[in-house]
Amino acid sequence: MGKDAQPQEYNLCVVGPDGVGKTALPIQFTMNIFGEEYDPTIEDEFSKQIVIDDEPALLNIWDTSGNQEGYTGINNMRLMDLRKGDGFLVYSVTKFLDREVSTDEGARLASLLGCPFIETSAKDRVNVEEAFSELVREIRKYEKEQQIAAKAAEGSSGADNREDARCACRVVV
Ligand SMILES: Nc1nc2c(ncn2[C@@H]2O[C@H](COP(=O)(O)OP(=O)(O)O)[C@@H](O)[C@H]2O)c(=O)[nH]1
Ligand SMILES: [Mg+2]
Repeated sequence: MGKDAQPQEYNLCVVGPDGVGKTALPIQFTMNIFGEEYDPTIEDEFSKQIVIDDEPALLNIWDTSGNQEGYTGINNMRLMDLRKGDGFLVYSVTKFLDREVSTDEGARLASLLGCPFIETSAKDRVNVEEAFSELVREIRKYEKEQQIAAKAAEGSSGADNREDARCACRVVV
C-alpha cells in the first residue's frame, strides 16, 4: 500500500456497565493520559489514526454512557446509533480492589463467544493499543469473509457459471 493511501475508517464502540473504565480506555489510547487530567463529560467521541499490520486505519471511537437503562450502558435512543459501529468492545474486570472476574473466566467466555480476550489497564497503559488493534483485526477478518461470501453468491446466481465462480460457491457451502 502506497504512502498516500487513505486510511480505512473503523467505527468502534465501547460498551459495558457504569464505572468499569469505558471512558478511561479511549482517553488513554488517543491522548496518553489517565485520571483527573481529563473531564470525561467533555466529549464522547475520539479519533486516532494508527497503522495495524502495515495498513493505516482511522479509528473513530464512540464512548457510551448514560445508564438509566441499567447494565449495558446504552439507552434505547442510542441503540439505533450503535448499529452503525463496525466493532464493539465490551468489558468489565474488577470492583474496588477485589478481582471479580478471573483471567480464566474471561478467556472462557471469550472463547465461547468466539472473540479475542485481552486484559487492559488504562491506568498503566497495558494492552491499550493491542485491544484496539485486535478489534480492527477482527473487523478486517469479518469483512474479508463477507467479501468471499458475496463473491460466491454472485458466482452462483450468474448464468455463465465459470470454473472459478463454482469454486467460490463451494466455500460458502
Ligand atoms: N486502577 C484502574 N482504575 C481505572 C482504570 N480504568 C478506569 N479506572 C478508574 O475507574 C473509574 C471509572 O472509570 P471511567 O472510565 O469513568 O468508567 P466508565 O463509567 O465505564 O466510563 C475511574 O475512577 C477511573 O479512574 C484502570 O485501568 N485501572
Ligand atoms: Mg464513561
